[in-house]
Amino acid sequence: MSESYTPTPADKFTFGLWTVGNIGRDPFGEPVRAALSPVQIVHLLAEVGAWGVNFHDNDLVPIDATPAERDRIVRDFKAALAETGLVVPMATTNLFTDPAFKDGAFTSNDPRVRAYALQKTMRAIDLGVELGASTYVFWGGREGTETDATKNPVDSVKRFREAINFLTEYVRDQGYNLRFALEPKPNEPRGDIYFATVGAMLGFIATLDHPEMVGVNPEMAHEQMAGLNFVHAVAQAWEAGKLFHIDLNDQVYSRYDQDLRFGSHNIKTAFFLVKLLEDVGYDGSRHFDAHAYRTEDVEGVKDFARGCMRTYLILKEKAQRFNADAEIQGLLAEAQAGGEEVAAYQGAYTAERAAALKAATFDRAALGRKGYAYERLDQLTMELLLGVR
Ligand code: GLT
Ligand code: MN
Ligand code: MN
Repeated sequence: MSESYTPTPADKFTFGLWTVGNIGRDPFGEPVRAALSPVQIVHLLAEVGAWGVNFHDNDLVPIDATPAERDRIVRDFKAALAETGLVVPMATTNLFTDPAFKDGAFTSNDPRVRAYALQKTMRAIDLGVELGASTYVFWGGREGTETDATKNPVDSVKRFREAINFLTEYVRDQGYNLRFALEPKPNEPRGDIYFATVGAMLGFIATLDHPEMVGVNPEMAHEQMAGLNFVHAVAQAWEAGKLFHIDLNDQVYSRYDQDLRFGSHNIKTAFFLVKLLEDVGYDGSRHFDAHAYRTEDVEGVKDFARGCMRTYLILKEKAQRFNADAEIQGLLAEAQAGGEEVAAYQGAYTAERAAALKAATFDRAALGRKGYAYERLDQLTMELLLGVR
């Protein structure tokens, strides 16, 4: 049985250079692990069984690299990809580390910073496409404020829109096969970040010049930092045709940004998420945007990466069992049963249907007496997850 928990390319598991490459620096402590080169990371990911590797421009090419250095780094990276068979499905821009971005990138008050952010992103898009990326993520970690005395949030929305519109035109102009995935986060590193949730991003996307090119990259930890139900957010994005990418990890509600190993904390949420992705047939990357505990050495980093993938596959198998479990499916069917007498009223609006429905009578008291048996259903789900079913 454990063989079935071994990752294969068909699982589309990916990690960022910045995830397994995380050196364990935090606001209170220095790095605890030596930096691995991009080539070393590609080999590490191949060793643990990942399918792909994603990167920010500066994870691969340092911000101050010369053109010659850039060419050498890209050549070495391509060679490592060819040697291992790893692919690059997604790329992104670092618009948050450099001090120039301390007041934001696309939403900075300084027009020169906004222009520089656009230039940096166009160059990073070129780099990502050169390496095979078909999805381009925008995480606006610095696109926010500590105090709203500093800028009008309406202007920030307009600035962000102007940037995304400019960049979708750039992609079309170049003839690139590239879609954008916007990643929300409520706070950290800014006090508040604009477009804090998946729902906010979905609303924003509808206002763009090329909404068909733009979707979302929901991150489990980010919705949970906002106290929200991640599964519902992903479901809405999927239903809207906007689930272009996904960042899997874990997070304790209301804490700082933890980026924990997938499924290491909210196991039930992780289960329903995997079940949703598998049930609807999501066929994009399963990207783990997380990092190992600060206590770990490089072997611990591999344990972390293997753990993310293994937990996903275990939960996938649990989802199949849930779907095949006669008692569970019976309870679900029962909860939805009955109501033959109202079938005629259901469906799209017609004037006749509305009139008939207005005149119908309902036994409201009987509806209120019905037990839905959700306690049993949830207990069966928990027993399945706990391994006794
Ligand atoms: C950073 C952030 C993530 C984003 C990455 C992409 S960078 O690690 O915490 O949520 O997905 O920019
Ligand atoms: Mn995160
Ligand atoms: Mn993320």
